[in-house]
Amino acid sequence: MRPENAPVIRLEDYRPSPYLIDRVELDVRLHPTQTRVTATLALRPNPNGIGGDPLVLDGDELNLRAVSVDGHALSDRDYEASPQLLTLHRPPQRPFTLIIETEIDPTANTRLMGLYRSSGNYCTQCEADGFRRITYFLDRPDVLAVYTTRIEADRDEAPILLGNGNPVEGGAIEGTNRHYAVWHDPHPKPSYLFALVGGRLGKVGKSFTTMSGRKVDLAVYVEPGKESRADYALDALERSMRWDERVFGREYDLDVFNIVAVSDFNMGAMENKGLNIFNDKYVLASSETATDVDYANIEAIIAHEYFHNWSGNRVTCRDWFQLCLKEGLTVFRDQEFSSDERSRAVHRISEVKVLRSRQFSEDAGPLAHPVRPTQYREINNFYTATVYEKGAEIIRMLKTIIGEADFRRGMDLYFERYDGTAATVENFLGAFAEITGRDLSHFSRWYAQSGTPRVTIKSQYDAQAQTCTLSFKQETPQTPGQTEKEPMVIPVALGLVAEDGKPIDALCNRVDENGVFIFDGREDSLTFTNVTARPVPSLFRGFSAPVKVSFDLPDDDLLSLLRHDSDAFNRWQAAQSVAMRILVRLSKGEQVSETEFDRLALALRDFVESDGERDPAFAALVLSLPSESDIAQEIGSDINPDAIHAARLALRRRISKECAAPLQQLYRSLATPGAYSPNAASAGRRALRNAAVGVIADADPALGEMLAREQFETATNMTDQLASLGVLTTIPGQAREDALATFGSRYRDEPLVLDKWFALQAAIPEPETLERVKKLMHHSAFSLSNPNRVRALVGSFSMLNQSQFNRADGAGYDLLGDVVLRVDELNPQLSARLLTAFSAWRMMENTRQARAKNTLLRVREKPDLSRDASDIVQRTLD
Ligand code: B3K
Ligand code: ZN
Repeated sequence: MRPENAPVIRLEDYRPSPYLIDRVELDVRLHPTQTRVTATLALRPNPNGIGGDPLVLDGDELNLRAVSVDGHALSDRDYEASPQLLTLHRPPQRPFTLIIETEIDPTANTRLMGLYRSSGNYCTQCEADGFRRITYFLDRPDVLAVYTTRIEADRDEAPILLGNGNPVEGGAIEGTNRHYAVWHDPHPKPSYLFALVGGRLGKVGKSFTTMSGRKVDLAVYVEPGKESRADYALDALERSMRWDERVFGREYDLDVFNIVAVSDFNMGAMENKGLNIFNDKYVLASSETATDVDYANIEAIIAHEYFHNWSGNRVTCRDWFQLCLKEGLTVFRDQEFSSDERSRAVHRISEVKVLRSRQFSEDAGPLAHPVRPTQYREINNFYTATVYEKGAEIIRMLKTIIGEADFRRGMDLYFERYDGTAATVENFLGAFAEITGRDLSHFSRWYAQSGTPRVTIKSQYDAQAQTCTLSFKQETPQTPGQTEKEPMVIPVALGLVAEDGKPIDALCNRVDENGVFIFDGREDSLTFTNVTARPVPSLFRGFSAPVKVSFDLPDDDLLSLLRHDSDAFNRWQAAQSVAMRILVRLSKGEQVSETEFDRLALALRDFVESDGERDPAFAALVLSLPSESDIAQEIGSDINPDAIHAARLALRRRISKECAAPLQQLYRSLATPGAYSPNAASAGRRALRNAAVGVIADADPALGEMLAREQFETATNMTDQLASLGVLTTIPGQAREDALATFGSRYRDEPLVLDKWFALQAAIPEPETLERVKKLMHHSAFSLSNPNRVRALVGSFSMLNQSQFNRADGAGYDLLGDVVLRVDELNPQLSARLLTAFSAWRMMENTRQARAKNTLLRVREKPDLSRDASDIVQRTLD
């Protein structure tokens, strides 16, 4: 079947499974190329079904060895088998036992779905549809079974054997060099949560006592010798478990919780029941090899996967259309955790930066889809920023609208009522409707309608009457072929600030006690009374809704918000808005006056002087300008990435001229002597110091280079070392090449550090980078079969280097196209992910558009292009 003919799966076609599986016993005999899997399935017809249907089990590249029903081998007339399907024409219409034996080759499995090997160790990845690569099954999330797994392997090859649930028994198999372990998971679960691991692994562990006094053994398994790099992950796990008890009342439910780090993994991590499997990038950390950002990511992802134990595992999804039910909710939970552990304001700004750069762009391009999609060809292409990040924003808005107490009551009801079941978005919202007595049907549009709403605001102040009127309009851009977009329920957190910075105690009965106004029509207006001074409205505080805002506040007013607003998010936003105005005009070749430049640069200098020392992490964010892709997004069409790059550089230079002096001072005063600590306060100081070197280098490359070289030589942690190398890469010349060579050989045996080195070089915004990337693809540490390597080098080039990926001669597109075609043979999920870099192609000016289209067509023509890649190419071209 040509992939474009792959069937479209539609939400409206959902039907319960005609058969259910209550218990699964798996016997897995690990072997590098001939692993034997015997599945004993306790099946029965679904009482909600019509009855009499054939039993159709999913498979993928499977090799069937034997099949029997209730102990009787089946004859050819009873079933039909292919690598993709096992069909029993007339299964018993009563409970029965089906035994299936399959043989699989984990070494040949380069897709990293199902059972595969990573650095010689056996591991699995089953979400979304990898279990069917292990055995034939009803591989859908609404079939929940209790699993017992027996794993057998060579003792030498795999001394550690891990499964879901609790360990039951194990030991040597006499007279052989093999051993086995049996694991039992008492909690019914869908097949996508199945996992096993077998290999040589080192371990760190500790005991955890839950709030009701249950003892749990926690362990993190890593490559032997790297145990000390797992301490931070273990600590983050313990903190996550405590936090979920305190904030959501959720307790852990098994005797053990294991995490295993592997080096070949398609995404960040996987929440398999009691046995999380992680990309080692999100487990391993030491001050010498990991940056502050790595530490923060590890903390967030450890928490995310742990939180899935309730939001995803105990309550799972009825079908894959409901993916946001577990992902959006769990992202919201991990964001709240990180905010509590770190600085809430700083974290919120980081979240919004990610949302805008990834989700807003997705929502504005050819891959746009609702948070709950209504159709798909390849579900693995829907683990998107929209499902995850916009999904989390919906939960955040719900909490803002109904308030903290009702939010918690609703969550409790949801977990209690749907525990052990496969639920839907309707079930979720229903719990909150019941608790609050509210009708949430209008709010539920957030799940159904794609596109980012734009809210346009006008304000009018009447000094005599002491009133201020704010009028709101909302509009969501039309998607071709879809019905007209409806207005959304938008919570607007707002306040009025006087020019001197004092909050104005104005009155408006449509704003609740938390300062939130619910805007749910196409147009609306609010009048505040008792407005005793000229107000500057501060709107969408804390980014209270995932919308774009048009509000023509003069630069002076915005910069007054930067100085005075009580809402840190809006202080940051104010500086970003002024910078964006300038950047857009510069990019379009329009004039920007000296006064305008000076106004922003001086305001930033004042800000650095007043706030730099007090909140360095926040100050580092305020100093970072909107990214090149953010600027492209804002302009929207006829994009010339070179012009955007030049504009951003010009503004950076202007700002750095003003700020370099106070930043030099901060560079010295913020130095933290003593041992490295990954905590948020120390990380914040490093963030501002390192931003300072960059700014200084913009204003005075010679001085910047000197500082960066000195820091590169003397840094005692990876954060400072990498930051200085980053600054050096912005200054062409021998110093840069020497530093890159030193770093490359210093970390020759540290793949995760070399990834940073690949990524930095791929992001250098110079025409020579193309050749550099091609050359690095031949580096001995590079491999097309390792997703981390490919993402570091090729992913960074196409996603982070806007001017070079989008070269006018099309060579950047060609490079990506070539890599995609090669990677697709090995790992379709990875090739599909790489292809999403093309999703902004229609925004480009004509020459680039034509070149990008050529590459996309070339990729589409590949005869056996995977379904994953074909789905993305097709939707990108449509
Ligand atoms: N649930 C996994 C993602 C699985 C992706 C499958 N293509 C990780 C997470 O979101 O927690
Ligand atoms: Zn998740």
